[in-house]
Amino acid sequence: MERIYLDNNATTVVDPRVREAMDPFFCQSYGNPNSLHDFGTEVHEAMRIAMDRLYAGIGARDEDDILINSCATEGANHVLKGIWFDLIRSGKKDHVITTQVEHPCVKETCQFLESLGTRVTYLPVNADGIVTPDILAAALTDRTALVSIMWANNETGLVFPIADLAALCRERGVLFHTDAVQAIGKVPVDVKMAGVDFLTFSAHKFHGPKGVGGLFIRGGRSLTPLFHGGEQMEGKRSGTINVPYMVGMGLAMELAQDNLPREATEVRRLRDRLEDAIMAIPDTVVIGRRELRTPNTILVSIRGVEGEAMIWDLNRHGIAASTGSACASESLEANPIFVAMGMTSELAHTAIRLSLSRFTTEAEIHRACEVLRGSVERLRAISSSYSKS
Ligand code: 7TS
Repeated sequence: MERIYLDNNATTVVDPRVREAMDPFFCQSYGNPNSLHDFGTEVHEAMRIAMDRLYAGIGARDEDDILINSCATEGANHVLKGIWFDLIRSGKKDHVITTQVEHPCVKETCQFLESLGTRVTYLPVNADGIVTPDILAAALTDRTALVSIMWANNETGLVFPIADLAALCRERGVLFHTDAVQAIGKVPVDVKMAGVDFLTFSAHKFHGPKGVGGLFIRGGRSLTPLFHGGEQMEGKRSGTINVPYMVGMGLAMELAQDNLPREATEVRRLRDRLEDAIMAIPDTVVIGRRELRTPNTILVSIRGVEGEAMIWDLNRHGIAASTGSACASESLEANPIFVAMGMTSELAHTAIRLSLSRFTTEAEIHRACEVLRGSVERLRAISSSYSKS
């Protein structure tokens, strides 16, 4: 059976060109970049190219930092805990603002900071599912050290007005972090235009390898390291740099940028086709206005069909989707995003997330539409909570 992968917000396939670019750095040029011999120095050029690609990809300037790390979870921990060390521990500030719809890597870290005595405000989203400058303005105080708001939401795909939110923070002298994991490669991301102080990303969300990511730090900002050690990355993030993965991430970033026009046209067209087919099924609700979402994401509630059952049935037919964040799907509690958007428990428990990528084909979407219709029919036929009347 042909398998169709529609869970690209959880992770993506590594682009074959990325894998090929990484290959020489496992068994041939495997030196430690800090070594003085040729094995070490011969990797420097590839690392420089990777860095240039990352800087170009997010519009960073020479004076900015991009720390290569293990993932966006590490980056978010670094920013939030670093700010605690730099501004909160000393008593200068005592407040952090985030949203109710962040990924756990931000939310759980904020909860950890609360356990250390930090005040944290979890902003609600509006009826459109986004945080607006008005909502943020009402929460900012002179004691606020940091605001952390995601660029795009992993469940809904909704894109937040990051430039406006960051501008407000700059006016008020408050630092701004954005989790751009779901934005890179889907919508243009430019740190200069957005005016953010910190930005985090993970390579595996844009067809790079898992276990490598980046933390952008605006030039001139210092941030207490999360890892102390051997002075790699000028001591800002110690630990031997994962050269093959860094090389892969650099190329993945460049390919993601090259692909942006296609994302906005072709990926969006396929997504819309799938979405139209789903909406043609009675009693389905797609969450979030299309024009406010990343081009690849659909979050849909299918009345009378438990999300978990739907995923199981789709999987049996070779289609990979998600009930919301794979990180949260072990717990049966309604995903907080639904609660934050004021959705009923029924909507929340009947939601599935379908996310495409540049590798998704027309034929796959054609088949996915058919399989989805069949799954809904089968599951509704045995559903105790669904009657057509
Ligand atoms: N931030 C966002 C917005 C994410 O979507 C994810 C992963 C992360 C951070 C964490 O990335 P990592 O590379 O550090 O693990 N999100 C999801 C998801 O939506 N389903 O599975 C993983």
